[in-house]
Amino acid sequence: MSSLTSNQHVLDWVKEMETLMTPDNVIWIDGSEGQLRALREEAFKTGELTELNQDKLPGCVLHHTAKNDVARVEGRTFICTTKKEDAAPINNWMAPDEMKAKLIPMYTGCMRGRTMYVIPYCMGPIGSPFSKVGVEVTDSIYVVLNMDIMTRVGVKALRQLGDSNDFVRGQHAKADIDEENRYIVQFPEDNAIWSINSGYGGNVLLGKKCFALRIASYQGYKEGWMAEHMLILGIEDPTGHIDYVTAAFPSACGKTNLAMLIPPEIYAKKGYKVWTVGDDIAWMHIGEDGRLYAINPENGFFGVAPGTNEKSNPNALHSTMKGTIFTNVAHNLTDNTVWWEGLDKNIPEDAQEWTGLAVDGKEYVADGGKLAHPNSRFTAPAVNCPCLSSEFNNPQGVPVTAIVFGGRRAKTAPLVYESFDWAHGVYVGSAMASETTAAATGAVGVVRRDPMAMRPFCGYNMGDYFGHWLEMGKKLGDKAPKIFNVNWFRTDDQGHFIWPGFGDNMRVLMWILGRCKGEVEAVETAIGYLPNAEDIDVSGLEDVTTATVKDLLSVDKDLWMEDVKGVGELYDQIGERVPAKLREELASLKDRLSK
Ligand code: GTP
Ligand code: SPV
Ligand code: MN
Repeated sequence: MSSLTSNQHVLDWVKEMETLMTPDNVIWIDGSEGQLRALREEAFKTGELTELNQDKLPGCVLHHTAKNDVARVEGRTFICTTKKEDAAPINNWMAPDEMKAKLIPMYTGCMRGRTMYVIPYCMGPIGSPFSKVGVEVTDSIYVVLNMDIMTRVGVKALRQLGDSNDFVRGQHAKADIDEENRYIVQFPEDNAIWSINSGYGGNVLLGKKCFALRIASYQGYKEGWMAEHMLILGIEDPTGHIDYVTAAFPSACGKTNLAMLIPPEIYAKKGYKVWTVGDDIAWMHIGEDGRLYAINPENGFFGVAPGTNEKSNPNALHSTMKGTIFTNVAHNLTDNTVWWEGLDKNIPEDAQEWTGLAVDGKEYVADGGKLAHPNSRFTAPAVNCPCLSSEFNNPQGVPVTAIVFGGRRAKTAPLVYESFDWAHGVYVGSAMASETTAAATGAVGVVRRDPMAMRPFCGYNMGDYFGHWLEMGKKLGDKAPKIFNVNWFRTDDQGHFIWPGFGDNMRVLMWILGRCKGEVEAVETAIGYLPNAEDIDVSGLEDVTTATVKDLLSVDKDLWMEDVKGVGELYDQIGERVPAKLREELASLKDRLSK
């Protein structure tokens, strides 16, 4: 098939990829429904995809990855800059030439007998000055179909690019799905991404974490904007005014759920509404009026399936009812639909678990005997979301009133607190820590430092990244959003979550907005401004009283001293590029805590 563009830079690079990987065919993805339909049909024939019940789930398909390939592989993810210190020490680093010399033999001829798909895609609304174009080559139809949901693909992306050479070159090959030779490599200085031997989401949908966070964070550093691991939501008050909030939580810590929350009755009946702009990534620029504006570079949701249900997140569930790709969930054979832990109480009797094996086969059982993999996912088009914001395609983005950080902390972090100012807020982000989840390979439930939820996604030196945050604050001045920290995951002595979470998180967001508008008082403490417990509205909640909130807001100074030590260790590890200002913030916090 002929190419779709006359852009010589794109044509030359695609030719280079063809020469390297020697596919039998090259197919350019134009974004047309006809072409996508043909690819789906082909994948049904090979078994790469299973067509689900088209009456109940129109346009929906099921995919199983290899058993060894179910999550991001942080240990095999590299940032390759000329100078080691520009990427290390938080990132894995290797010199670009050395990495290329290692990977080129793996790519050589790896698409023999296969087809190479060329996917031009745009991150961000078509026509937005803040959007950026990438081209991914891949040998996976699954990747093509996912990219079609997650980004704006085809002719429109090439039109956005025009004759420019400013596009991110992404080369993906499944190769042998060999975990010993799996590499996810970013070359930020070359706008290039090399991914090999995986077929799982974040490792292979190169527009997502690889481009929209790792490469884009570096671009933002150079160009004066920010690429963050943040949801974007709008809260509409009864007068119709909408305030926008962005929030950074680590992987599988609640971004999709917060982005789509259903307001509790107490707010709904007054006329409050919540709108979703994005659930994972925000690109933020300073607008003409001096405020911070956010766009969502994505066009769909790659969401965690387990725990998603009619009560916890109906908007996400409804988003998956058509045109969705399910990955590593269980296959309910009774009616050819899907199931996962936490969907409902009707565990299917006749089912295949996530690897595709029959349940009674008992040949392989996922962690804890689960039918769906804990990191099983849905890829759903954003347009399906009942609460999608009318500003979703706004080329200028939405103005940000508040920035929220948060993580999974069983004890240390209170339900919510506010930073004293931007610089202290940057400290709070840099001091984030969270229990690890199934979104990445490795142990689950271990507390690790995860600054701004960007530990796995920052495409350059973490100290420089902190410095960039401080710089942005200086530019924003008194127009800077206020910065908060939240924790939905405090547990009681039995290990149960104390805070109801999900839709009820709106109660905390309302306090946050109240603070931004100067409508509610707070208590100045060593760690920041804490709410008066009675200012978190708990009316209508069954098990939560103001006393519970008081408990959730309590700060254990010994735990905090311990935590502050961890922050100091992180700073020492990052080294001299940690801004002096943050070391001062750390020292003053220690001071305040010891008083
Ligand atoms: P990524 O897509 O990996 O970036 O994850 P995410 O941050 O979007 O997390 P998501 O909203 O998918 O939630 C992950 C898990 O946390 C799910 O199992 C949710 O059920 C659970 N979760 C989300 N919000 C809350 C909450 O407020 N309280 C509790 N207890 N659990 C929550
Ligand atoms: C995450 O792990 O933060 C995700 C899923 O959003 S992935 O695309 O795999 O990175
Ligand atoms: Mn994520």
